[in-house]
Amino acid sequence: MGEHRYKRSIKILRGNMRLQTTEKNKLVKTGNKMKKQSKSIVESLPFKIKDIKLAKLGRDKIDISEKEMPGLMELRRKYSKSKPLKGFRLTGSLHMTIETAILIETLKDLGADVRWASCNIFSTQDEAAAAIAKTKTPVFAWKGETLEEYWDCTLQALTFKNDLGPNLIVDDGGDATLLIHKGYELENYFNKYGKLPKITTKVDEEVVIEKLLRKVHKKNSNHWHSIIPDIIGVSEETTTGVARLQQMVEDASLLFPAFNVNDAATKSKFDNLYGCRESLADGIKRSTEIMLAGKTVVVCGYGDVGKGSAQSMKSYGCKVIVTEIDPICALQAAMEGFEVRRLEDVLDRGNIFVTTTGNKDIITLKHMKKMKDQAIVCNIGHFDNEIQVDALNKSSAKRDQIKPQLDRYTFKNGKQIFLLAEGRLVNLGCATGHASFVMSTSFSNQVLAQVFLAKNKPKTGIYDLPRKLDEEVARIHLKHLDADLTKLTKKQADYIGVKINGPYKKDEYRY
Ligand code: NAD
Ligand code: RBV
Repeated sequence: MGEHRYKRSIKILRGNMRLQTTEKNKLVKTGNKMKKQSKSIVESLPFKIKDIKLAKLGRDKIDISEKEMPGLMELRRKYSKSKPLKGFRLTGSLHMTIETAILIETLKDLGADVRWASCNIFSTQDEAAAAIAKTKTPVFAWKGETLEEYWDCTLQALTFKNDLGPNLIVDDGGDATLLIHKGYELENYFNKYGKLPKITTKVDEEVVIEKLLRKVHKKNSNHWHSIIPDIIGVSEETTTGVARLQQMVEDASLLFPAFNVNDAATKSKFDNLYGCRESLADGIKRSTEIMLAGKTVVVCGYGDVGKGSAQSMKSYGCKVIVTEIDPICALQAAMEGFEVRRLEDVLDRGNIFVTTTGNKDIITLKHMKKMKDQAIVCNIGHFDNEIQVDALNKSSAKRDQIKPQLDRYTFKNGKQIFLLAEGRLVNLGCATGHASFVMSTSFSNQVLAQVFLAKNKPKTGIYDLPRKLDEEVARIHLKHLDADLTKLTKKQADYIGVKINGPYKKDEYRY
C-alpha cells in the first residue's frame, strides 16, 4: 500500500500513545470476555492458494534451491535441536516465493507455528505456495490477488486458532504491521467516540483496508487490543518498511519492538544491490522479450537498488542515465560514468524507465505522456506509487492487456507505452524475484532477528543486527563461493585496533 495512506494512519495514531498502557490492559480483559461470545474474525481455512497440484513442482524447486541457500541450511543445523522458536506463533507477510518457502521451513524447523501471506498481489510463485500448503502450513497467497483478497490473506495470516494473534512477525514493507496499527487505531476511535469514523479516503486500497477493519470490528470490537500484548516484535525486510517504522518511532506510535533486517550489511549491500542487478533484467526480459543492448535506460534513484539496476543495464550494453535528489548519490553515479540528468529532460531519450527510489510520484502521468513511442515503464521499489498508475488508468489513454503484468497504453496522439506489473515491483511481478543465493543472506538475517526477538523480548524500539552476526552470515556464504578469507595476525589486529575474530569494522562503517 502507498505511503499516503500510511502517513494518515500515523497521524491518527498520534495522541493515543499515552493512553496505550492503561487502556490496553483494561481492554484486554473485556476483549477476552467478548471473544468468547463472538464468531471468529476469519473463516477457518487450512490454506488458500491457486492449485495444490503444483506442490510437486514447488517441492522440486525447493530441493534445488536449498543447495543455494547455505545460510538457512546452516541455521537449521545450528538451531533445529534447541528450537529457539518453539511455542511462538509467527506470521509472515513476505513474497511467497521458493526462497520464502525455504525460510518458512527453516522457521518451522526452529519450532515456530507459522502462518503466511505474500506482501504483494503479483509476487507469489504458486508452486511455492502449493508446496508449503501441502505440509499443512496455513498459507494464503496466489499470483494475481485482488486488493480485497490481498488484505483478507494478510488478516488470515495474522489470525491463529481462537482468534489469537502472532507473537512474532516477519514483515516486508510493513503491511502486517500496518493492519495491526490501523485496527488498534480504529478501536481507540470507537472507544473514545462510541462510533466508527466515516470512510472518507478516495484511495482504493485504503477503502479496502477500512472496510476490512470494520468487518473485524463488527465481530470483535476489541480484537486488535487483545492481540497486541502477545506481540513480541516484528523483523522488517525492506528499506521502505524500515522507513515506515522509523516514522512511527518519531511519532511515538510504534506499538511493539522492530528489528531492522534491511540495514544489515549482508542484506542491503547484497540483496538490494546484487539481487536487483540480476532480477531487474529478468523481469524486463521475461515480460517484454526486448533486446537491451544499445537501448537508453533511465534509472530513477541511485541508492542500493538503483546502483544494482544501473550496473545491470550497463552490463547489457545499455546507455544508462540516472536521476537523483541526493548530491552524494548523484556524484557516485557520475563517477561511475553514468549521465546524471533530470527526468523531465530525458523523457524523449529513454527507451526504458525504472524507478528505484522508495519515494512516490517519481514518474507522473505528465511524464508518461511525453515519453518516446514504445517506451517501457517499470518500478523495482517496494510500492507501486513510484509511478502514477491510477492517473494513467483514469486518463484518456487506452489500455490493452497484452498478457498478465504487461499492459500497453495508447495515448490520443497515437503514441504507445508499456507498463510492467501495473507499476508493482517488476522483478517479483514479471519474474520470480531475486535468486536463492542472495536471498539466503537476507533470510539468514531474518532468522537471526527472529531468534533475537524470541530470546530477548526487547522493549519497543528499532534494533539492528550486531556486526559480528552480520560477519557470520557473510562467512557462511563465502564458503559456498569457494573463497578463501585471509586470517589476521595478532600483531595486525592490534595495529588496526580490532579483535582477531572480529568485528572488523565499526558500526558506522558503510561498506
Ligand atoms: P535507498 O534509500 O538506498 O535508495 C533510494 C534512492 O532514491 C536514494 O538515493 C534517494 O536519494 C533516491 N531518491 C529519492 N527520491 C528521489 C527522486 N524524487 N528522484 C530521484 N531519486 C530519488 O533505498 P534502496 O535500498 O535502494 O531501496 C529502494 C526501494 O527498493 C525501496 O522501496 C526498497 O524497499 C525497495 N527494494 C526492492 C527490492 C526488490 O527486490 N524489488 C529489493 C530491495 C529493496
Ligand atoms: N525479495 N524477495 C525475493 N525471491 O523471495 N526477491 C526479492 C524473493 C525481497 C527483497 O529482500 C526486498 O527487500 C523486498 O523483496 C522488497 O519487497
